[in-house]
Amino acid sequence: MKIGLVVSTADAPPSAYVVYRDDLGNCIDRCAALGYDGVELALRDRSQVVVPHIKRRLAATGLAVPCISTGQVFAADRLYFTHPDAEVRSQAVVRIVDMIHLAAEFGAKVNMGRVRGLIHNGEDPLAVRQRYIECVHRCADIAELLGVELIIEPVNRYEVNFVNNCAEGLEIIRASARPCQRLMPDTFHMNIEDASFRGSFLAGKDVISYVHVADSNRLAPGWGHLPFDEVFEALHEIGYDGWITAEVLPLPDPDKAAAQAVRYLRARIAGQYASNRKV
Ligand code: LER
Ligand code: MN
Repeated sequence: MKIGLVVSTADAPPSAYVVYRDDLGNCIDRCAALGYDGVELALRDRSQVVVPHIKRRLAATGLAVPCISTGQVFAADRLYFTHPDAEVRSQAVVRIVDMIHLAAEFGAKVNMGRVRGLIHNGEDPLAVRQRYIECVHRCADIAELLGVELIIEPVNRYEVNFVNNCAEGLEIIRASARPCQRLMPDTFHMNIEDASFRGSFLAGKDVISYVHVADSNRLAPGWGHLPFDEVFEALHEIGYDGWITAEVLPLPDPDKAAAQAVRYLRARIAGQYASNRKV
């Protein structure tokens, strides 16, 4: 398994769940110094990334960009796939297609998190779902040409009301029926929405291709009460060997949070800690 951290640009809004907000090159250097394998870029718009600059920092540090995440497209700009207005849906698709092209530059995946949107009061859930599926198809047409995975992330009910748990994630992946789609569980959301970590990981074993981790309080892993024994045992059981990326609050400060996450995850992956003891 490889360990990543979600980072963003200096002007990222509070609704971006990132540890470092800085020039992206500086973010890469700070993560490299702490021993991360890569950075997930949380973006609002593809233009925030100057590709040659980032590629130079990646080459110099040996880090990768495994994923581009897109929550700010929803949270900051209110563009999303279930929007009742077709023009807004098209703008959301254009943003994501731009990010798919960017992801192809780095061999990264593109996250379908909050950008999928929500069901407004009084709307027919089946009609809303169909809007989402049509937008996914437009993105998948490009993603499949470029070999980019679209990874759907179930997100808890206090942030969106559409695709909240892993079972719903699997169901919508099946319904949209595009081969570029995979599942991206996030332990913070699973802790709220899923009946069991092990059950969800086993059910999703053929389609899980990326994992977000945060503790129960969205702090770095080890600083809450989430059962990481169960999480890592289940990931081991399904033979998961992909990225584990920390998406945590920058508390008590960004450097402490980033250092704790990589130290804890590295120790867990190495199997040094058999219990939930704090590291
Ligand atoms: C938001 O809660 C989250 O987990 C993000 O990764 C999705 O936008
Ligand atoms: Mn997440």
